[in-house]
Amino acid sequence: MANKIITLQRGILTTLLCLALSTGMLNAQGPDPFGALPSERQLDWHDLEFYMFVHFNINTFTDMEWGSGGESPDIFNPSDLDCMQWAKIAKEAGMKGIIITAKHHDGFCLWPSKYSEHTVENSPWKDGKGDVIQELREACDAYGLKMGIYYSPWDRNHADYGSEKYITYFHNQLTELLTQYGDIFEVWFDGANGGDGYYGGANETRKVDRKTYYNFPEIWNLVRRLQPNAVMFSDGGPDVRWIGNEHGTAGRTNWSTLNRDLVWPGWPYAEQLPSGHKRGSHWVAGEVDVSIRPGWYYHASEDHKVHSLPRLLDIYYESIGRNASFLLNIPVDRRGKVHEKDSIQLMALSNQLKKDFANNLLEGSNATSSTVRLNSPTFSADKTIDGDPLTYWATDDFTRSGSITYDLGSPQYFNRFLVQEYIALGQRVDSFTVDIKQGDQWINIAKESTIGYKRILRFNDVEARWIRLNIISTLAPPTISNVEIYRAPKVLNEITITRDQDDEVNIEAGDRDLEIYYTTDGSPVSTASNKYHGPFTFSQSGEIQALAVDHISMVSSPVTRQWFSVSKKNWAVKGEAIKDWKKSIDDNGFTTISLAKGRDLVLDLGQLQKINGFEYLPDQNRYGSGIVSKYRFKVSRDGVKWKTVAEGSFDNIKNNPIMQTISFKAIKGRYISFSPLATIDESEVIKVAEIDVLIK
Ligand code: FUL
Repeated sequence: MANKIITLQRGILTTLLCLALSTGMLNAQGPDPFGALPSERQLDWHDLEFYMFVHFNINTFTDMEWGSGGESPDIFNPSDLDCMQWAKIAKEAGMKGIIITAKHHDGFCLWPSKYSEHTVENSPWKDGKGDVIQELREACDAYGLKMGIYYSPWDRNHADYGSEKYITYFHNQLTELLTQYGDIFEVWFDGANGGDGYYGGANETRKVDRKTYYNFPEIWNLVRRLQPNAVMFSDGGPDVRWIGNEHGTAGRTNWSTLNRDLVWPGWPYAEQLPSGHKRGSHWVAGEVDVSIRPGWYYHASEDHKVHSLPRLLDIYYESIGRNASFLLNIPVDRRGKVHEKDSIQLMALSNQLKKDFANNLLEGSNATSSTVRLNSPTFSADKTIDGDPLTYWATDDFTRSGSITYDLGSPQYFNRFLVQEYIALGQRVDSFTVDIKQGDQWINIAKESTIGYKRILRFNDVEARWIRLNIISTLAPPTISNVEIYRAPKVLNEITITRDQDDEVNIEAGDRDLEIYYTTDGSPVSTASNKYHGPFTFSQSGEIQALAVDHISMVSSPVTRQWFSVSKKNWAVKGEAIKDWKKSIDDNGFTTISLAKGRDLVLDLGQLQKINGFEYLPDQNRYGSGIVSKYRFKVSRDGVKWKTVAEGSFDNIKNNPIMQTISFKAIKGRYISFSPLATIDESEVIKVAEIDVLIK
């Protein structure tokens, strides 16, 4: 309701703005709009901030990430599909909508499409009378959530894929989805396009020109006509852009503008997407899509890999906190329900966020500024703390910088700074600092670039009475609509204890700014134990215990106990040396080794082991390269006679370069050989961040 009123008010404001523009009144009023501007539907979308992605269909039943398209609809049979449960969880978590994979790359349709046989209608679920999209619609309505549709342009099932006929099918299916299920808030077009597939039994590779084949301009017209309020997502929008990675990070610099006409779904320059284009031609703000676990689909083998609370908080602060929206995938399992592990973590995130933003210390403070547009109270500094998103502080037309100072009345601790621009007039701020006054000095606590719809900064506790937002440079006179500050409580429930190949132990608490204590002899840990100052060596097997303490409140975390078995210390590279080979077993995804094409990584584990799987982690650096797509894995007892135990491809590793785990029947061996057979980009150099074995 509140949103509706804001939309309405915004509508009236825009009309007034246009009126003012056309009558030449504007200069006596607010600043001129600058650059590419958001549309009404985009402004409404910005306000949603946080919503759920659900990956659920054929892959859920094959334990795959990408189906080949040759799967039988017979295997789609959730035992207890419960969209109400999904919606209840989303609502309780503070999410505003749900986007569902209506059709993924394998082509299976979650609704009974009259244009396809490869749908729920031919599955045993509800004797072919079910419709997941309809059930989700009812659940979204029951919980006051918006519904969105993910639709994969690539279709590995369809016999006509690659020809004009398939485009007609695509349009027909979209028309069904956009006319039969009420209001859709977002239509999500995936840029992934593989090549090989089932294609009606042809089982071949089909390449299309991603830029032209799908005729996107026509699709955009279709969506606009059928769902005028829906935003469309793809690498290049047209309304909302992919953030360029699937690990949950928007650029620290993040422009909501993009030179849209250069970009299409599957665009090869994804490294430009986290930051957008400064002075870009169109408003195409970023959306961070990321899964709560390593994969997009539910795999029981990942039940223990649901992201920790600190990781989820990092994603929140690096998406919503960096001027992007947050589309968090919660995979639905074979029952047709959100798994308990995922809902527990999601609730932990939402509870922590409620605590982080519980008490805005700027409420009731006194705001003054270095300059005010036309000296008018309409644009004064207190407009940034009046709780009204439609009012803002502004400077004169020729003033490109300026500062706002807040007086809290007395010194207070805080560690979060939230700031919003009045984006209806465009995104303007190019650099700013946050400062606090200590004695007579202003001390700089943060220096950042863009703001946009919303920017949230995290830092260690600081204590101050006077806080200053200092706008250093802008593309046009600044307009700031909102500033808030908070003292978020420390996250005290997650500590991780890891050991690297050199037996160095690293302990990390769930929050910065905490003190850590530990023991290594199995004895109970307390604040009287060793204080952790940095990594230490621990070569034997045994248990390490640790806890973290907030040194201001003296509240401590629960104790974490970590057992370490045999170390990797005796592992060695076999054969000709590989530069820095230890980086491939140092438990650090950001340090890598390079292998020339055709070269294997052969390791000696130092003793016979019962090996029943291996793990490969590609380069975790933001613009990681040399990512292996096809592999062979061999095991040997003596380093002479080898047995191939696994050979295949890593599905979706391009978009989701996470740890790849391949299991096989246990085999005894002392030597392992990892052969990269192909990379995602045909690069000559192959990168390995980590290689590990699963020991039975
Ligand atoms: C990617 C797809 O290939 C993944 O399977 C997943 O759907 C993700 C959201 O987009 O491009």
